[in-house]
Amino acid sequence: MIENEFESEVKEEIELKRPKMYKVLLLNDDYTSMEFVVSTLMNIFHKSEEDAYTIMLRIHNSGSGLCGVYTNEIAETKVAQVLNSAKKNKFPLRAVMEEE
Ligand code: TYC
Repeated sequence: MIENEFESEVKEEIELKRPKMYKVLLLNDDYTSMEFVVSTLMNIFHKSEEDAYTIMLRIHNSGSGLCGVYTNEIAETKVAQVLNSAKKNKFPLRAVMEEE
């Protein structure tokens, strides 16, 4: 049907303009210091000290926590930055990304 074809073309155009978004989460572990996680949240995810502390505690208590939502490339970069910084500082901190 003409109307439906038109609608689906319009829908396709709208979907092309909205990229998939990805959550970046930090995972808890027993060895990374709380201070390092707070610094990571401030430096890489641009959180205030207060927000960073709240998010760190949530991760510590529940296993993981949302740090931000980004396009694929930015999310991949954030994950890589966390892993590089953790490795450099000899902490096993892990970050993962999940499609929203
Ligand atoms: N559980 C860690 C500790 O007790 C702190 C921590 C919090 C580690 C968040 C990782 O993503 C993390 N030192």
